Amino acid sequence: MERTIVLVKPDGVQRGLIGEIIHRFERKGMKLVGLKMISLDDAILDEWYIHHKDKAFFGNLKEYMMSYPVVAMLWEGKNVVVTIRKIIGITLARQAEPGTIRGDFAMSQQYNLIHASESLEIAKKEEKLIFSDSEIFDWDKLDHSHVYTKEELG
Ligand code: FUP
Repeated sequence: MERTIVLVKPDGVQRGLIGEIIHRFERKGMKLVGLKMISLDDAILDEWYIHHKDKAFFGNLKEYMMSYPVVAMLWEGKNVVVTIRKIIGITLARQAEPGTIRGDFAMSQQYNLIHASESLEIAKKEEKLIFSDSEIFDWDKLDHSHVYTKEELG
């Protein structure tokens, strides 16, 4: 099974959407294996958004991500990286598909509520930046036998 990182960004926390966002992944059948509220700092964000460091919006983006705490989650499931990216919708929230989180609740490109790792490789990097080993829980989710077939569970 894959694991991927989700952040409810400062606008999602301020707008009271933490529960709604968790609910979407929970009811899909994904397993929550890590959860915490944290304040992101300069060092984490430099690493997190390294691919945007030369962009004009980088300073604003960092300032916004540090403006209030975020809620970080680690979700586990089959192909969760791709599935969660579909559930969150495209970056420019006002054009995101209805039914996606951004499509249903946001209008902005920067205030788009949520972050999710864009590949498995990045998910592993982001997991290390946010969670220590003792904050990751390997528990038996008893409904897995109804969420996946035996073959899918391996
Ligand atoms: P996403 O993977 O959908 O979160 O989007 P990106 O990695 O492309 O961008 C990261 C964050 O930068 C976005 F959530 C919003 C912000 N951003 C801007 O503020 N302006 C831009 O032109 C592009 C991205």
